[in-house]
Amino acid sequence: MKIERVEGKVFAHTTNQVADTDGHAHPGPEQQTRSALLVITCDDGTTGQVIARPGDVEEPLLDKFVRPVLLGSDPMRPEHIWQALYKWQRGSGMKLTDRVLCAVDLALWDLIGKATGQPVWKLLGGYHDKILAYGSTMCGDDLEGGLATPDDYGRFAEWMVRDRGYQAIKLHGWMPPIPGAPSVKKDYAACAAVREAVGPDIPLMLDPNHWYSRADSLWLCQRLEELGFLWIEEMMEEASLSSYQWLNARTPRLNILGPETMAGKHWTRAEWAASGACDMLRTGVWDVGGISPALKTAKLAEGFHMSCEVHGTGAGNMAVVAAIPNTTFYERGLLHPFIDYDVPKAYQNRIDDEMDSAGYVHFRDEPGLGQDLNLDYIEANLV
Ligand code: LLH
Ligand code: MG
Repeated sequence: MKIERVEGKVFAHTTNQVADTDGHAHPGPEQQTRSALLVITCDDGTTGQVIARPGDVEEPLLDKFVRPVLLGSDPMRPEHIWQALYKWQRGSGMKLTDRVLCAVDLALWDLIGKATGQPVWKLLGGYHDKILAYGSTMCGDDLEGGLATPDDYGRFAEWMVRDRGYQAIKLHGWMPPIPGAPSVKKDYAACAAVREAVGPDIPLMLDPNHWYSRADSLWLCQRLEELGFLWIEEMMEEASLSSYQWLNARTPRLNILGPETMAGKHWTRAEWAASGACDMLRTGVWDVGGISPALKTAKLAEGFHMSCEVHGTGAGNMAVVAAIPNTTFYERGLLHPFIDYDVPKAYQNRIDDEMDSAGYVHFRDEPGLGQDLNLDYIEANLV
């Protein structure tokens, strides 16, 4: 079995979200946007595919780096292919990003699942067949009735737990360019309103502004300790390892989770674990370059008796969450009172991460990554 074709298909669809000038998603008017499908096809007709961003599968990238490695290769050797792409990153002039590695790795694993008739999460270890999701809110905004005030967060949290069945919640606080952001006092007020709304037994987490100082971070962490929060993540620039060591040494009752966006794949995460910069390790397929480095992060965390909490949604992250024993939740979102997360996008027949009324996401038995894509829609809307 050999890889014969690699295609990036960019297609149009509508969205009801907009990104602000710092890249945070918020509800917005319905408008056109573009996504992409990366498709890997073998000589026997088996395919693997994944939804990506158009920039991750641009033709010059596929042509210069991806096809030379993949075409003619055995798709059942994903680590061999991943290492070849990884080694090319340094000499690629920063073009071969971790997101490109991730898109290729996910499409490849989807193909391996389909070729073997197995769901990827089982091929990777298959530890959980279901797991509790945490509802992960969008960042705060200034929309009336949205996530503009601490009370808005409290009301939304009450809906999440009482009406939708979430058993855990993570807040994203207010971040620039939202007027008045960032503010540790306002972030704390939202956390207190959510704790008040859901009671003492629901695990809560916070992902605030990513550029707080040590002093602001410590103040916020100490308040979250009083509120019984489970973890805080990325409250300071993650490049400053010693700032995280400093903070972690002063917050015995709150877990510091990281790093999320820091470059360096599992190697950076090993440094964080070894140097006491965090209590729980963070990984995510799109952050570290695919399933292979995400699993390595999880396994090194296990060696330190640490949990590894997976960043973000989607089929690739679901496969990793399901595969590993040392994780607590699946991150489901981003959620907002104005958006119905459970409605599939135009290019999906169903969403990847359906959740039952008890707050569990179940891992499916279909071969591959478990995405149910509307390929007719994608073909009819190619750009
Ligand atoms: O800054 C944001 O918009 C969010 O933090 C987003 O990146 C989210 O994916 C996240 O960090 N979740 O943990
Ligand atoms: Mg985060």
